[in-house]
Amino acid sequence: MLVAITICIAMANSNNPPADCSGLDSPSASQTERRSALDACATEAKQKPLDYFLDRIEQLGWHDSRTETYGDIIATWNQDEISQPAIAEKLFSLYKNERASADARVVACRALAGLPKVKRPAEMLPIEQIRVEITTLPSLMAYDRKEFSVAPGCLVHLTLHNPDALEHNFLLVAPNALAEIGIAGDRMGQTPDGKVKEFVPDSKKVLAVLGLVAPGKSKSLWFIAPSKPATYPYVCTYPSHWRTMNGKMKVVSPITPPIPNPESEKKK
Ligand SMILES: [Cu+2]
Repeated sequence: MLVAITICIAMANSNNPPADCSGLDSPSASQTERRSALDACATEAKQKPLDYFLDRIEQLGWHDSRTETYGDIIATWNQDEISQPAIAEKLFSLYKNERASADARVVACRALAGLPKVKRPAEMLPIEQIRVEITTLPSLMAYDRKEFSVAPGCLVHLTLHNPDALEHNFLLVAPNALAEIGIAGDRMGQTPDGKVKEFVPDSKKVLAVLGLVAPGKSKSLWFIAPSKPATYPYVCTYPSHWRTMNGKMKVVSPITPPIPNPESEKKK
């Protein structure tokens, strides 16, 4: 009896080979290949493609290499589907959840920020999307931009151009953590796997990472600005670069006109 059941299960499985989901996460796959892998896996999981994809997005880890491609897929998704109340709400709660991984929040935010304002949930309206470009200064061990400002919680698309002859990276770090993270990067230069890890210290004070950019190349990174107004240093942690190769990202609340207090107005 047991043998018969086993044979039946084996036959059923051979009739329905598992969908190949590897195309979705393969760095070399095209957008079309990713989308067809996603559709096949969603069918197998008996879910709608967008529901299946949202589950995958929620599972993105810290500094996950899939963040950029998942973000590109969701940013070009059918806007009518994304703006459905249940989907938009799910994405919005993921974006607001500061305990979720930064990568999952970025992808959720890209989905909603890509919608025209008329299709965005009311709570999403204040979210800004800004682009920042930073270029390394050849032979000077410095970024050309020493400072920029963003609104709390806004979506930042940062591009680092590297015309220098050396490799450089870009890490956004917690307030006052510049020296700590810079020194940790220096120490990684003395370990065999420092280069493999792109000199990114394993620390909660590292908030966003753009790995090493080769000479003559550019790389981009999406991240969500912290919600707490403060000055957040950014730095290149290639050993010995941090002392001069750094800058400040200021998170500043939008300036709103003071609301008159009716009581004090009466006293005048
Ligand atoms: Cu550098």
